Amino acid sequence: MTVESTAARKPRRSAGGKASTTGTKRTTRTTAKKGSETQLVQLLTPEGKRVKNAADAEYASYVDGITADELRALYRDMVLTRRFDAEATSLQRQGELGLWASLLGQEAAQIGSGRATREDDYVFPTYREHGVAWCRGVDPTNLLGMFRGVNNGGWDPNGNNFHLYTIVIGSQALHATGYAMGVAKDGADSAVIAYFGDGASSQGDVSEAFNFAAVYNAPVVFFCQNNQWAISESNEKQTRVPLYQRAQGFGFPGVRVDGNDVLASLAVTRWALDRARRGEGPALIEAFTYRMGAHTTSDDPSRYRHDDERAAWEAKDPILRLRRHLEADGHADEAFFGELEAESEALGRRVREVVRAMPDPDRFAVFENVYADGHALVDEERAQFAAYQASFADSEGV
Ligand SMILES: Cc1ncc(C[n+]2csc(CCOP(=O)(O)OP(=O)(O)O)c2C)c(N)n1
Ligand SMILES: [Mg+2]
Repeated sequence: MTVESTAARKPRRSAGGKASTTGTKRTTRTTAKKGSETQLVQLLTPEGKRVKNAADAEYASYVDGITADELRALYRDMVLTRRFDAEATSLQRQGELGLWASLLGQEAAQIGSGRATREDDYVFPTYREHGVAWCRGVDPTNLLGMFRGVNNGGWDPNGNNFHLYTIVIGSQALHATGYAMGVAKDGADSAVIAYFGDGASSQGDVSEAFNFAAVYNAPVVFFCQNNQWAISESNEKQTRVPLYQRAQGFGFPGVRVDGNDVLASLAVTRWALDRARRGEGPALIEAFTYRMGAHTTSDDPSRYRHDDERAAWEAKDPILRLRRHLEADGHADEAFFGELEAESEALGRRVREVVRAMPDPDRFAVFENVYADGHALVDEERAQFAAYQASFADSEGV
């Protein structure tokens, strides 16, 4: 099932093939399929069966030639990402991290979309995109410094074209749009992808980004992981229409994809990035998924949602469904799964060791880089803090 008719989704090359900065080259039909039925692009059922739906042929064509090696690689990405995430949750429980935002359940949406990006594309994440970071080649241990409170980010955004985690909800949609407008002005054929959540869709920043992206025909893909919850606010409280349908009002296509289906997430994101590269402007992807864990380690979801909801989504587990597919088609054997288990263990060990060895930051570093040339107020605060620290000198035995 699809959002638009097949005809509407046929890629159309704009003259010159480059993104326009004038907004005059918008050629793609933006209306969703007639009727109010909600559409979902799915290429793998929860049982791991390949879906061949004629209406989704356009998207499916982006993964048509996928090899057994590539499927195993997607599986490995998801398993290692989940393992890393579980390790980080444990480390928080052991007091090694101050906070952790788990991606449990969202592996397919992140790995599928992350693997669709090209090296020269630029990614603007929220704070939960550990799987996308993995795809971009960011060392997972670098994601943990901020959550341990020893740095303000932990990686060079330009090293992997993966921006720093952004906690101000929805703001990165604007950063991504501005960046994409710059890409278009440079005449480059790279694309930009902005990640955000269902809750973020209620932020003005996201609507503003949609509008700017549409008017300037910016090569940006808006990837909304609808994990059904914005902390304790359910999805129904965020919107009266399915989120992907919002795109229509701004003048670009929107697609709802099964976010627990790595193949569909890969295909739809490739489609959206491809059309952005061709100068056809933005697209919104709503990856329909579920946050299996708490919002963060500071949250207790049992206070606002029922266990049976989680159980229903467990049956749609993204990793299990690809495993079933691999096994049914004879694409992976016990040796593969065994080696991956050993690799997961090794990753877990490395993560623990690196985190525990992270040096504490210099206590006064917080006062650095506030102003380029310093500021009297910051100087005063630094002096106060120094006096406060000095008051502990005796009790610390130094
Ligand atoms: C501008 C702003 N308002 C409020 C918050 C507090 N806050 C942190 S996470 C969150 C919910 C975000 O939900 P969603 O966009 O669905 O993303 P998810 O956490 O589910 O991945 C809120 C309101 C914030 N960080 N920034
Ligand atoms: Mg959410």
